[in-house]
Parts: sequence; structure tokens; C-alpha cells
Amino acid sequence: MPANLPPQYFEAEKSFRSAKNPAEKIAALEEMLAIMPKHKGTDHLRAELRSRIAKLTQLAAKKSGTQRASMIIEKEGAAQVVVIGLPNAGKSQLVSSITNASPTVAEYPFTTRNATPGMMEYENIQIQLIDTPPLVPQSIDFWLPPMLRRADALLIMVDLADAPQDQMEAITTQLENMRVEIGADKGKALIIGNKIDLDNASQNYIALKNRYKGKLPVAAISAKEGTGLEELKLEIYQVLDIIRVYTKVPGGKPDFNDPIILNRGSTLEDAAASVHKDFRAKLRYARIWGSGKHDGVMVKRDHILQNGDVIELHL
Ligand SMILES: Nc1nc2c(ncn2[C@@H]2O[C@H](COP(=O)(O)OP(=O)(O)OP(=O)(O)O)[C@@H](O)[C@H]2O)c(=O)[nH]1
Ligand SMILES: [Mg+2]
Repeated sequence: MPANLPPQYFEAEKSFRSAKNPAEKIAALEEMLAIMPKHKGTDHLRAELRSRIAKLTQLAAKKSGTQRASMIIEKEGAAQVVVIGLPNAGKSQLVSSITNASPTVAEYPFTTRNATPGMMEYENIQIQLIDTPPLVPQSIDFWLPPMLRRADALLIMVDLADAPQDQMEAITTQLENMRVEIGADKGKALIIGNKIDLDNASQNYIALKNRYKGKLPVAAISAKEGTGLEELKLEIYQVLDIIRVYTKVPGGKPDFNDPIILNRGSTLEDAAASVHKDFRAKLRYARIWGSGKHDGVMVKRDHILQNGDVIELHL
């Protein structure tokens, strides 16, 4: 019997029992899976939940003819970042302006009905941005909550010319309902105030920034006119809290176009494993240029890497 399941788990189980269709059932099971603590005692239960999700997914796909594959978007590049917000905030305009994707942008609300990924280039890395349908109950599909929980960061977009603080409250409520956590100490999130080109947007931006001081960073842009987009890319990179490390072969030069992306605080061993899954075990030693005591010094597996380090792995 798995111990210590939190009360939210039983709530989710209740919604599973009252679910009317496969989509709702899948949503409840995904929820249960997300809530469940990960330890040996829950291994079996988690495996069972996954297999139930898989079966229901097949069933749902057969029935409706829709493909669930189109809703699970594989992470590509250094990180997966999801853009959310109320109808007409300019989410699709942003994804269209700073990535290679071109989701439909339109004056009317509820334009976007699916998730569309695009790649954003920032210096020598690629970051995946996903455009989503508006974050209001009627357009939140079962696949959205797990996507938001899995994301490396959320970009919460508000229209600066249309009571942005009220929009933030509505969005926060939806996130709480979906049990997606944000805030300086929790998930990684950045508030984007869009439409800075419109009247009153600047005052609203200042008020919004003050309101979230110490809680969440706030950027101001005009996705349509292109204002603030370069600064925004930097802010997205910073909120991800990742570092870039480079490899070299003995006697060779590092390739600065091809960084290894790691979470801040990662070790040499983590870097080796991300080059190849076998390297964690095979690694004998490494030399380092950057955060070592001297250039080219040998370091241990548990050495904490710093942004910009160059490593030479010896297997
Ligand atoms: N003035 C101004 N208008 C913008 C800006 N960005 C987007 N818009 C306009 O706002 C409207 C909505 O833009 P979309 O990108 O479709 O908004 P969305 O958030 O994707 O909307 P949904 O898909 O319905 O949720 C369009 O008419 C855009 O041209 C901006 O920076 N300034
Ligand atoms: Mg849209």
C-alpha cells in the first residue's frame, strides 16, 4: 500500500470516477500522476496509471479520429517554454514574431485552438516556444495542464492596454485550478506585458511591475511592432536558469557553436551524461578551463560547472 498520498490525489481520483468521457478520464489520471510523490512505494501505482492513460488515449483517438500525438509536443532545443494568456493578448503574434512558426493572428478572440511550437534563436542556442489557446475554462483542453506542468518555463502574456492586473488574476486562478505552480520559488515564469505601443500601456506596465516586484519578472513588448523583443529573448534565457558548457578534444579547440545546456548547479557528471547516456559510467576524468583552479586542471565528477566552462572528457 503506497503511503502518504496527498489529499489532492483523492480529489483527482474523485474527478476520475465522475468523468463522463475518455478525455476527462485522461485528464484526471494525468492529474493523479502529477500529484503522486515519486518513490519506491508508488512505483507500481504510477506504472498502472500510465498504462491506463495509454489505453484510454488509444480509445479516445479511435473514437474521435483525433491524434493525441499532435497534443504532446516533444521538447526540442535547450528548453520548452509555453506561452499562455487570455484571448487576444497577442500570444500568436509573439510566437510568429520571434520563432520560425506562423500561427494565425487575428482581431477576434479564440483564434488559436491548438498548440503550435516554434523555435526561437538566442545567441548560440535554440529555445522552443509553444503558442496555446486562450486560458479560459471553455478552451482549456485535457492536454493543456500536463503540458504546462512539464514546461521548463511559462510566459504569461497580458494586454497592457486592457486592465493587465485583472488579467493576471484570472490567469492565476486558472493555473491554481490546474495545479500549475508559479512564483519566484516555484516554477519558472515570466510576465510579458504586450501592446506597449497602445495608449495607457506604459502606466499600466509600471503598476504591474510594482505589483509583482520580488515575485515574478515583468517585461514590456510590442509583439506587433517588434519593440523589446531582443531584451525579451534575454529575459526568457535568464528565467530558464540554464548554463552553457562546451566540450573539446585533447589538443583541439572547443566548438562554441554547439553548447551543452545544463540546469544551473549541474556537475561534470551531468554534463558527461548529456553528451551520451553511457558517459556517466564511462567517465574516468576530465580537464576544465573556466571554473577550475587553473586552466586545464583535472576535476572530479561532482565538480559544479559554471556558465562558459570548457571541458575535455576522458573515458
Ligand atoms: N497594438 C498591438 N496589437 C497587437 C500586438 N500584438 C498583437 N496585437 C493584435 O492583437 C490581436 C490578437 O492577436 P493574437 O496574436 O491573435 O492574440 P492571441 O493571444 O493569440 O489570441 P487567441 O488566439 O484568441 O487567444 C490581433 O489583432 C493582433 O494584431 C501589439 O503588440 N500591439
Ligand atoms: Mg492565438
